[in-house]
Amino acid sequence: MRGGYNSVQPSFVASETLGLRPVLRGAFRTAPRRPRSAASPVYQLAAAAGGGQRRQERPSPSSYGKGAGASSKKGKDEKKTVQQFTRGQGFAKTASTKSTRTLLRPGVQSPPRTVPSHIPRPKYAAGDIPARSQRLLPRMPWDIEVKTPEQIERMRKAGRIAREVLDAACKAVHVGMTTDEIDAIVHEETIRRNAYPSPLHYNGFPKSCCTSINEVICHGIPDSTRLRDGDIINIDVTCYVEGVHGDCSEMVLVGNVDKRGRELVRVTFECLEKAISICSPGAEYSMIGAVIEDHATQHGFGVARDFFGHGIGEEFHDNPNILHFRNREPYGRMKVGHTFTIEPMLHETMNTRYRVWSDGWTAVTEDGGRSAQYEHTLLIVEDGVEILTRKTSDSFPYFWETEAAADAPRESDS
Ligand SMILES: [Co+2]
Repeated sequence: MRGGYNSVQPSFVASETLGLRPVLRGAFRTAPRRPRSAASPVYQLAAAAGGGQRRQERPSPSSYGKGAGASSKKGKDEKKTVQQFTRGQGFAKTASTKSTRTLLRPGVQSPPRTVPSHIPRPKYAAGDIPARSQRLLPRMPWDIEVKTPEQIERMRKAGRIAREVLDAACKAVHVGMTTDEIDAIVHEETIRRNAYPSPLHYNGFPKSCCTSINEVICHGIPDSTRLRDGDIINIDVTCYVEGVHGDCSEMVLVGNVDKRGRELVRVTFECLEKAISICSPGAEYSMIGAVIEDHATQHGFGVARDFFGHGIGEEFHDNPNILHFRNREPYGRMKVGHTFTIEPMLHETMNTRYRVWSDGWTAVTEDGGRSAQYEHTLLIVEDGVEILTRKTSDSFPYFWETEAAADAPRESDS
């Protein structure tokens, strides 16, 4: 689970007040930056849903050339870029337009699951207050909580439990299963460990985990949708244990997935791995995005620009924001005791625009191309970084590990 509108707002307030406008150098940036407007319908939707760390609304292709910069040369360039996308010309891989895969539609949701009363729950779980109102004062984006040794011990436990629950869900995945069945497993495994499934009632989210299939970028709601042969699915699990959250997500291949889909999944994992490798005391948070964007772009994959990683601890979503694309945001440097997530979402094409379904949560790629994501919760320690949601020897293996084992020469061959 990631997103959560709450933690992005103070940063925006701060950066706008200080005149620190984000400087974006992404080669494929296509949408004009527009000032935030509370009157914008998309903004209102985001605020009402409280979901998705949405950096900024994007105009639909039809609105290009009518809004900001229409009369300038820049406006013309943007118009041209949109035409390239819509006509399937130019730099973007057009896998999605060639695919025979049918796009997803919302299924039927079962009622929210209940959590036994003896399990401690976050304040927002009562459902009557938005999660973001729990913070009393907005903070500067570089104001990041340093966890105490006692908090860190609880974070370790929450991370371990989230990992165990995620593993149980991943192992169960098979063709024909519904995402609601995945949610049931996540829910049962979580409460069995005396933990609370953090997504449940978080700003109104109705289920205990997120299940995002194919073109769903993130925040897919488990429902009656059945997994089909060839699907890729992200399962995102967050557990609230002894007052802190642990957050991780992972991709699973359903049946036989085509080559490009497997490449997307594997490259997304590599992006997370490379990003983690630069984490250590003193490293700048803004460097994470460069590492991820460079690796993704080399493979022709775009990086989602509107959903962030986040600080985590007693709050589900806290400072700092972790941007997964090149940026120079003033989010400060890593210090021993910081805990945060990295959770890159890659698009199958370089078109990183998205839409949100009318449920207010499900974010899908605009062009129908697939999207993949991996996530870990991390702790900065003296000599680098500790992955709090790391795999164990019992964990669900990565598909390339399974394949390597199957391909390895048997003893009789050698
Ligand atoms: Co997260």
